[in-house]
Amino acid sequence: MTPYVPPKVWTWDKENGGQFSNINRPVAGPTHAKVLPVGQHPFQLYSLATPNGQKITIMFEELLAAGHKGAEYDAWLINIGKGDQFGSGFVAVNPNSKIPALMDHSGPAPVRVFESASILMHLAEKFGAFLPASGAGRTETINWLMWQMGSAPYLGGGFGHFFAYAPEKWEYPINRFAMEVKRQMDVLDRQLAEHPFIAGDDFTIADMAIWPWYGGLTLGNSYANSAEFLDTASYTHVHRWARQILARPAVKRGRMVNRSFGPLNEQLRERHDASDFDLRTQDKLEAQ
Ligand SMILES: N[C@@H](CCC(=O)N[C@@H](CS)C(=O)NCC(=O)O)C(=O)O
Repeated sequence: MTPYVPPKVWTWDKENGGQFSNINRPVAGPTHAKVLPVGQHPFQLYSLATPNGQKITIMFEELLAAGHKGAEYDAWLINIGKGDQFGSGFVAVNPNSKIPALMDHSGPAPVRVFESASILMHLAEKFGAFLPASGAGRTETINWLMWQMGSAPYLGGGFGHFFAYAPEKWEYPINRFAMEVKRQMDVLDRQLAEHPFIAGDDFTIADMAIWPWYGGLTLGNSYANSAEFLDTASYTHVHRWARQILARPAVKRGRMVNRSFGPLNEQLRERHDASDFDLRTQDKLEAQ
């Protein structure tokens, strides 16, 4: 193979062959005009059930399960493979063109919220739930929330990209990112050896942020046979925690919202009412 010599100035090669080359661009901003739909609930979520999307639907379902009736939400499907994140309405909610994006209509004026950790903190503070109000517990929860935001791009954009999506398997990046992801799993394993949940004794927004990524990895839901490749079973405390969280009914529901892939009975592409989980999963809609 001829070694790559970077040119003096980088130019955009649209046909780079990667799995997401059709949506990756070196510029921001909208590509087309599109107004976003708005439903009747105080919260309007525009998302998809990727790990970043699941964080927020799990939070909404957990809030509702805990009795916070004001947390009712409409969840609209954003198909990132088709470029919905570049519509003008979506870009007005999130100038970074990535799911999840939220409009909060519960106050006197609508508020836009983007970046999943910002959304989790916004909701936790609004409802006084899943984040201690002050003190060391609050700081520890935010420590781990920020750890997730800084770490997961190495798992998804680094390891996952080169292990599962790049046009060829290259040893150098796979080695580099496998090493980093294993180190991250060990960080979590050591923490979870001493605490039932990530930030201590209680289930918090830190668990909601970390579980879809690292719980998904150890439960074998991510990047083909990566659980075997990374020997995730050896991180026994992470595995225990991942299974415990998966057993929560609100987590099971949250995973289904805005899901447009996998088994049809686990796909609730749009969620507008609690009854949708019983009546409007994709298997039932397609049988009508
Ligand atoms: N840091 C962001 C990351 C969001 C993100 O990467 N979203 C991905 C899906 S998981 C996306 O929308 N990708 C579409 C694109 O890159 O065009 C967050 O935590 O909200």
